[in-house]
Amino acid sequence: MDLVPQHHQEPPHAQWLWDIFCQVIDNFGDVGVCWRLAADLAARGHTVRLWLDDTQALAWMAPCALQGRWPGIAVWAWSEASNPHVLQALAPAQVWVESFGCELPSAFVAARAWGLGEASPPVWINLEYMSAEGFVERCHALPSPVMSGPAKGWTKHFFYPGFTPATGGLLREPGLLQRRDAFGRAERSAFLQSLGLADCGEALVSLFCYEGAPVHQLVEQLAAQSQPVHLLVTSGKARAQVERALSQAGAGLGRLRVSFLPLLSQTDFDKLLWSCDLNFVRGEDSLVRALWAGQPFVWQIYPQDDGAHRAKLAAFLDALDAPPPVRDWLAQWNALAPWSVDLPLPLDAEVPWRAWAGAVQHSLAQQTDLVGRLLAFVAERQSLMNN
Ligand code: TRH
Repeated sequence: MDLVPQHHQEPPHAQWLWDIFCQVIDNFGDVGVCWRLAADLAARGHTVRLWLDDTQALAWMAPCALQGRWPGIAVWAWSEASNPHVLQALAPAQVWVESFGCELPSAFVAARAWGLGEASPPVWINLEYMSAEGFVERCHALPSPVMSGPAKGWTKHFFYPGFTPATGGLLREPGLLQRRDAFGRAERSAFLQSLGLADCGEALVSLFCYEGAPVHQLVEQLAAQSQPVHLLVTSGKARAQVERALSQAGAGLGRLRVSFLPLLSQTDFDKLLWSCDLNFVRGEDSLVRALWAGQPFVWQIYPQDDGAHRAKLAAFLDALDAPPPVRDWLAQWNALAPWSVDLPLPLDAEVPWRAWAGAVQHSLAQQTDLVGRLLAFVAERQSLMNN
């Protein structure tokens, strides 16, 4: 892996007001990523207005956020960004983030453009999906001029999360790895207890996946282990599939214990990943959190109709120099290869998979995190606009 360490010390930045726009396409990742970004900025002293067209997931992901009890963050309904009374009263933000190609409401853009006078427009960031593919380095930070409408003449910039110093990096809030390191055996037991689960010392496996994952085969493999395993199943699609697999598990479950989890806050979701010896994750944000957990993980990539996820998965495995067992397992878990490979058990032993996960985590942590890069980028844009 070619990862150039970067300076950890961030230059002192002004504290800005940010508008982050997020439209929920499906699943939890859009809100999940935008919330992490908002919370990270707020923790560094910035103020954020988070505009959401669907707040359902936030209610469990970040309890208190919708009630306005999260310091530094106000959550706004998307429709309010077109309300003239609201727009009149809004303080102008220094930075706009439109996430995952969502279009900012035209009334919101117009209100700012008409009220601009001699002032500079906001730094306008187009936050894209994370990928390890080569185009990410080529497209990261490219300008995208606004060609029409009230903001004609302004410029947006692409911001691509990624795995190398030439990309936007990965979200990693300050202190995350220290908190994870301080999460030991006692904290794991207490965390399980808070979920109503006893810690009986089994190997722990978490499962967060899409419909269509070979869950039936996984349950069979876990049940066939001589080592006791406790499978912690997240709420939603994973649960439905495990329930189906259990109803068909003719040969019994052996030493496998299965527990179904409620929807967890993001903070508890992280603790779940830190607690487990193997994590099954999906999409974007949970993958990044599994990387920071430093434990072996299996990634189910967001499947795309045109098959584009195949190249995306291959690029990820190449970028992180994944060893053959990881490649084989991810291929079969993503239905890109027939089911043929066993899990690298026992899970708590020093299997190569564990060493790889630890090494990846360590080398990615040498890079500046996404918010550090974003702050530097915004500061640079501001100084170019003002000079
Ligand atoms: O839900 P996802 O599949 O989201 C996906 C991806 O982001 C994908 O790239 C995107 O195109 C699609 O959405 C629209 O997986 P992801 O990205 O891991 O997001 C899940 C979020 O939910 C993450 O922030 C963790 C959070 N979560 C909890 O906080 N508690 C829970 O109990 C669970 C199961 C998840």
